[in-house]
Amino acid sequence: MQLTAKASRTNALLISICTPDFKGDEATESLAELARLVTTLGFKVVGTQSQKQSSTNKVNVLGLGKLAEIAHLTGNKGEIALEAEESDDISEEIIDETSFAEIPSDNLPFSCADVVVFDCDLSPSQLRNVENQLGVEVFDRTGIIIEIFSRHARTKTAKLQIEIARLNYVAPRLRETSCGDKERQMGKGAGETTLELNRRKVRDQLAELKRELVSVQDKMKGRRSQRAELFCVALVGYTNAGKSSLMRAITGSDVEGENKLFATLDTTVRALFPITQPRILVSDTVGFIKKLPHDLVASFHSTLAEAHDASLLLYVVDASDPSFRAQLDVVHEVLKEVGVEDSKKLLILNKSDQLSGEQQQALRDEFPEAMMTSARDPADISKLHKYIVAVAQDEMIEEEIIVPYTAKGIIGEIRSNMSVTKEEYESDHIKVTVRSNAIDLARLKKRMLSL
Ligand SMILES: Nc1nc2c(ncn2[C@@H]2O[C@H](COP(=O)(O)OP(=O)(O)OP(=O)(O)O)[C@@H](O)[C@H]2O)c(=O)[nH]1
Ligand SMILES: [Mg+2]
Repeated sequence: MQLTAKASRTNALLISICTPDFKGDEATESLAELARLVTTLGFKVVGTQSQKQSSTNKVNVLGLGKLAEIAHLTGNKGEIALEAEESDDISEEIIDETSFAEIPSDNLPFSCADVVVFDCDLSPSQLRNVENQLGVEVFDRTGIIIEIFSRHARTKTAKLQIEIARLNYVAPRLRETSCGDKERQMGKGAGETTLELNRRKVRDQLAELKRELVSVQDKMKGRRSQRAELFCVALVGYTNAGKSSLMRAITGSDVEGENKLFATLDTTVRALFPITQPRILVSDTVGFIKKLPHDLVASFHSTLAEAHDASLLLYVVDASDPSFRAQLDVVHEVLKEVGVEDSKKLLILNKSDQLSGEQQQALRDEFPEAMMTSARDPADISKLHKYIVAVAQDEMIEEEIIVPYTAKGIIGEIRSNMSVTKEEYESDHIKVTVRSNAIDLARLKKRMLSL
């Protein structure tokens, strides 16, 4: 099941179900975020509606009156099976069926919607029911996020991980199609229906993808262990916070920062620039979002392994977004879920250029330990660079190494791999004071002994 709606001419109607556990500002912000997600897919949001319910478990999710109203907005393409109403409804009583609020969505005129997107997760049967009633494609939040991830994946690992998550999402949603003669052919075992055949295909595909992923991950593990002794910094945070922009600025690289959600799905590793001795590595990671589908979280374990190995975690937030505190909670939750222990960490209040002087001061008072940055301000970038170097230096050990003049080549090696703080020239040797990590120092000393 791939998204079949044509993004260029897709009008989306967004629906929020407010429940006792999910209402007020939280629901409003979540709906605004869904609008950004849907826009990232290239859809045009033509309207948003919300309805109070006691839960999201109702067979048709919405009350039938409202469903009929929405069917009208989808061009009356579907038929509302009124007699089917609530017969197998597992929800509790509707709190307020008539309380529909239209949340302004850029004041766009309400026109016919080609797709309907719910800001909650729908079970496969709910999705099918609502789609049958409305006659247009219906998505839930997870479906939209998975679609964005599928479109943005670039590397082999990300593609494999997302395809696995997508197939896990799709499998229970596969439906029986009317099977014409052609579909009865090839590969179908005796007595196997088209649905069973399709499910079997998905299972086989999943097994194959998982095998491929294991082999790619083994290679990645090898690469990570080669870098094990280097000081690593990982940028983590909510989607669109500015991680890639900061990464690009502090590594002088061309990692793209884009104003779309989930622009980065692969971990990119670069050296801090200007280059330090020893080198410091910086990794940019996948952004998080509220209600990130569990399968996707699981599939990003390996991508987030970089954050796992990092000695310093930079938690980047978009400080100009009023909901950044809740976003930060999500980041903490997901990192905990994937087992990233808190190494040393720094909160970065990014996009400070979007804040007034008073707002900046209020945030400084609220988060005295944090660093305020604008990825667009070179002075802030240099401040961040200095901070990272200082933390890396703190982790290093200082030692004096005696290098005889007869082993001059070693001096060059030391200078290019370690931070040299002092060089004293004696009659038959050079006394070099270096700062480096324990592994490199042990290796150097072993080498000196064999000279
Ligand atoms: N005004 C302003 N915009 C910024 C700043 N940092 C990043 N941006 C913009 O915010 C948008 C998102 O930036 P990214 O760097 O792609 O964000 P990200 O955290 O990598 O996002 P994902 O890859 O989706 O997780 C882009 O349009 C950037 O140009 C900043 O300090 N100030
Ligand atoms: Mg990014």
